[in-house]
Amino acid sequence: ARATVHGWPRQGPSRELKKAVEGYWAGRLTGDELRTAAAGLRRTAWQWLTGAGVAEVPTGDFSLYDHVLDTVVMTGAVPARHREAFDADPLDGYFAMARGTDTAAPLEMTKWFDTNYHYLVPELGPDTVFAADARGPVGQLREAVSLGHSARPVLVGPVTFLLLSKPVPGTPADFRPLALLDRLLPVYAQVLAELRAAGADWVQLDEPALVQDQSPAVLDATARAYGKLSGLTHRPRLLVASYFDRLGEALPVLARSAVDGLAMDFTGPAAANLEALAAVGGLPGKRLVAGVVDGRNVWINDLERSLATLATLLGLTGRLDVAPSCSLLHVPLDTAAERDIDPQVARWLAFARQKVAETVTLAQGLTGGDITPRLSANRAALASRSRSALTHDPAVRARCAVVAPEDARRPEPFALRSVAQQARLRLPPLPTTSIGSFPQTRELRVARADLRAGRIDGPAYEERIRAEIRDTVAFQEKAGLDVLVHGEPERNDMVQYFAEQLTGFLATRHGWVQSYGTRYVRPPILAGDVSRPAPMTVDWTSYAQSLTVRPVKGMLTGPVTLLAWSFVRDDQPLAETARQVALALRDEVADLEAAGTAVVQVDEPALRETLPLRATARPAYLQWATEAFRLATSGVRADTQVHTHMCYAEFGDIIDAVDALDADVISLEAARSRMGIADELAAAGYPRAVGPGVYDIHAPRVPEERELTDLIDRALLSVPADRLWINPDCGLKTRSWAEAGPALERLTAAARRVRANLPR
Ligand code: THG
Ligand code: ZN
Repeated sequence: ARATVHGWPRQGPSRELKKAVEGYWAGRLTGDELRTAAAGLRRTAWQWLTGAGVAEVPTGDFSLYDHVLDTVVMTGAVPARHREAFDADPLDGYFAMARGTDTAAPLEMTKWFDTNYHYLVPELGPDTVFAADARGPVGQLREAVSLGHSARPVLVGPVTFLLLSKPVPGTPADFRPLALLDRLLPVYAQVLAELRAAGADWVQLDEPALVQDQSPAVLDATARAYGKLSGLTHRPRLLVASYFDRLGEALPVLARSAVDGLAMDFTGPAAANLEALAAVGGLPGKRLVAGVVDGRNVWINDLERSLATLATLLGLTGRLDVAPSCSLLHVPLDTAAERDIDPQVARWLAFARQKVAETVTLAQGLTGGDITPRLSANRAALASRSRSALTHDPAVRARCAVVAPEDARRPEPFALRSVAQQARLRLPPLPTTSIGSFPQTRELRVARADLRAGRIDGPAYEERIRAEIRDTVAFQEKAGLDVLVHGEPERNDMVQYFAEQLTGFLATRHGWVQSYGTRYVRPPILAGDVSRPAPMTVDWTSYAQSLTVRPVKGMLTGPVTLLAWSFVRDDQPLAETARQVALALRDEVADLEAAGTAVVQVDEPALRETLPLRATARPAYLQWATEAFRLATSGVRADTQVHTHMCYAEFGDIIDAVDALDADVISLEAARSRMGIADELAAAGYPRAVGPGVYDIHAPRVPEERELTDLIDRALLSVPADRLWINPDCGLKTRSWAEAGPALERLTAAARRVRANLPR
């Protein structure tokens, strides 16, 4: 058995790739300098991997922006609106597809399965003409080979590529990109032939879409695709890779096909692959690359358990290799860079480099190498984790154990609550509010950096924040908003801010993970039992409330989103972790209420994005996710108004769950879909108040008042006036005051104008 990986973090140890790409955009680097920097990062990564004992390094997984966009280039599927730019300069055309230009919109971006990585969505239509361009994959392979590495090119597979694509606007409603399969396969055939000619022995074709529920038509297409590709005469050996869940009904299709090997995930829900593989009679004569090291979480592997899995797999396949479950793109690079994490806890953690070491150890163990010292160190680290006071806080455990169903239910129905809330808040019809954050100015970021660097002290920083809150409240009063916010100037990030204050979360210093393009996040690590030692937001909210007679909304991030944007523990069910977080938030909500806050908003933008890939797992998820939200929010009096906010996704298929949150008011991203979500909620009989966003904060332009009144009128067609709120569609932190100020003034003016015309 040998060790390999499906893919590797691209950014380099200090996010050198981000700096190089952004430097190129700013004109500080030439295209050649960017290409040289990228080649240097690849060389360093391959050298490290080979040195660590990886027998076959991946190539082609590296990308200047996104690997799905690279596949668009490889297949020639450049959208018509970017064609001219692309033909004039492929590098600038590539970035034009990613970021848009003055005249051409970028490709849409969406989540890569249930990870926190976002890819660019290819656009295909009946007229799409594919043309193979193998320069990217062949170039990277040649580099690796010339440096003396044994390399395996990695491509997005044809079925997944088509399933991830969307129809170009204006195509007939019944057009499916998958219909283009027969036109696409010759492109793959040519790329495979060129890779073979450049020395590829194996090529990996990634088909993660096959771990989702797929129709018989998709399974047929898969059989046809891999029948054709394995029937080619000039080709490398084919390894079809799946990850993030079990293969399910696609397993027999691939097992029966003539491809030379499969890479499969055996972690988490994908552990079901083990039995399924036995049930289909294994993969006799094929290579199996077994993903037994979780490639998307940060915990050390249970090496003995993995060895047992591998021992079972040995009997089911012709040749067994070991790998992380998926590309290591989704984890930070190296725990050694984290000097601030308690060494007792650090030994439970494995980032990309540590995962490679585990993979190599497992491969050595399988081939009779003596790994006993590493096994005993592993056993000791696992034991210290399960015995630790951090992972087992008796007080938290005791509190969770006695949670009763009625703790997660508000006793009064919405109809009663809304009367009590109106008596307390006395809001006009079509009340106006914002989503919570106001522009994060350069001065605020400088103040935070100054505080970290010790250039200013805590009191000076706090005065700086208070000054910002004063300005923000004064602006909102002047603009005529009805429910105000403090503006969140003290928050760097809506997850990090809470993670820093809750017991059980760890922060990393260098744990960057690519979110999209050149943008990275540093997800906190939810390592232990969660509790809230002290109020987190009450002082800032109360300060803002002391400045105005209008209600100031308390602003919290919800339990599901705190989990979704962190690395979560793998030693207990997610539902249990969510319950702990929910109880900590419940305390914060209670403290806000006790301090006089009449409106509390608990944001759950990630509710939809954490939905399990397989439909069978969804009801259980939605059950605990909505319960966690209600547990956090249902401890309040009838006259305290609970808001929530969602964005980044289509909510049409989880309306029942949105309903189950029982929030008094929900604000949603809607401006770009012309109120489509308001219609969907109304059609589903959604009974509570809704604020479909009328101002698209993602666009730099300030809408005309007329556009806003149009959208409000449009929303009134589906939501009755006594349940409609007027708000932007997301937080304003990425906008400037020059944009957000006038936009909000027009928003309140539009609300007043529509109000004046409401029937009495
Ligand atoms: N917070 C967290 N996770 C998230 C989001 C968030 N995941 C989903 C979505 N929002 C991702 N969107 C972004 C948007 C901007 C950036 C990253 C992810 C970004 N990052 C800075 C960069 O790379 O330059 C670094 C930010 C920093 O210094 O902390 O701009 O809102 N947790
Ligand atoms: Zn939002």
